[in-house]
Amino acid sequence: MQSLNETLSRRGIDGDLHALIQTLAQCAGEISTLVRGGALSGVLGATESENVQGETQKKLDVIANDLIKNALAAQPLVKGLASEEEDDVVPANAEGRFLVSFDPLDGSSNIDINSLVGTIFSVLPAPTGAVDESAFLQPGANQVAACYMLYGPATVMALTTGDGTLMFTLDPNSGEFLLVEERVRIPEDTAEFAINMSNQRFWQPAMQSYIADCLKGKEGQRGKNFNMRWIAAMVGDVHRVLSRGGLFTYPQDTKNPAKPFKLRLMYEANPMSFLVEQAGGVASTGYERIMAIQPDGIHQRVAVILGSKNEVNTCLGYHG
Ligand code: AFP
Repeated sequence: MQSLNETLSRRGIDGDLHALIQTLAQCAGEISTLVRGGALSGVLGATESENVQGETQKKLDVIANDLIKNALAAQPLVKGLASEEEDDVVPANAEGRFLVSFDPLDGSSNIDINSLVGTIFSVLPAPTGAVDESAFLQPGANQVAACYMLYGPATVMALTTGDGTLMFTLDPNSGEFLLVEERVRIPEDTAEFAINMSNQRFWQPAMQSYIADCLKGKEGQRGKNFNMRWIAAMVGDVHRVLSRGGLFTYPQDTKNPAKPFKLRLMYEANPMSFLVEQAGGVASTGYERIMAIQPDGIHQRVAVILGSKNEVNTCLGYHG
């Protein structure tokens, strides 16, 4: 099986982007080791601090964030970084070519129950001039690369640089990510959806109707039975969609009027949308293509409906 390095070379990936992707993979390898150690790594439990999202930070949120921040600051190709765990953008190297947004530990509420967690990266071209928030506020269509790493029974990485979505598995012996799928294709149809059902009463009518029709199954207008999954870690749910199809959504809700959306555009929705679209899927807010959104802040939140093309389009039909 070909290594990440051999695969990127064979595919003629730009040398600087190749080097940056290797830096991201190296970070993930280190985080994978910490996650695998669980309580023995001393990384479980919460800290006393809150992040800009108002969420209590888990120890591993902070450890993973600092690990990645230090690695990117030391990578001359990185001009600046933005993280779920950082209030503001962090300037890095003035001559850098890339901006990196990341969620260092997606699904961190799972870490203490030994369930799935991951890391998500989005890479944008760095514009000339100083690195401030405005430099990052580019539509997702500008991304030059996106990847996630899922720390599960195996540690896997999904990667796109705009020419398909590739899948790698970390070889625990060599520490190398090895290529297992050159061109992931999401099945166009599915009978599986992923949503946090506990918010049902807070959804918009369109989503309430769509899910209600799925739940009516064979006897309803959909004419087939559906299954449901919910991992509470976007990386885990999206990996299932890339692996066997499905529809994943975190829709708009009225649960907290001050926060109608849950998922962050820059370092969750955009990179996942890039990976899904490159695998033949669709990624929408319900009303527009996620990767077309002009961001207005690095921690902006959006609604997400993504996955199997025909099923997402059926769901979008309910949204008019
Ligand atoms: P945490 O990183 O705070 O656990 O949030 C994970 C997440 O942003 C996304 O990965 C999940 O799909 C979603 O939140 C889960 O939200 P619920 O906890 O409301 O199910």
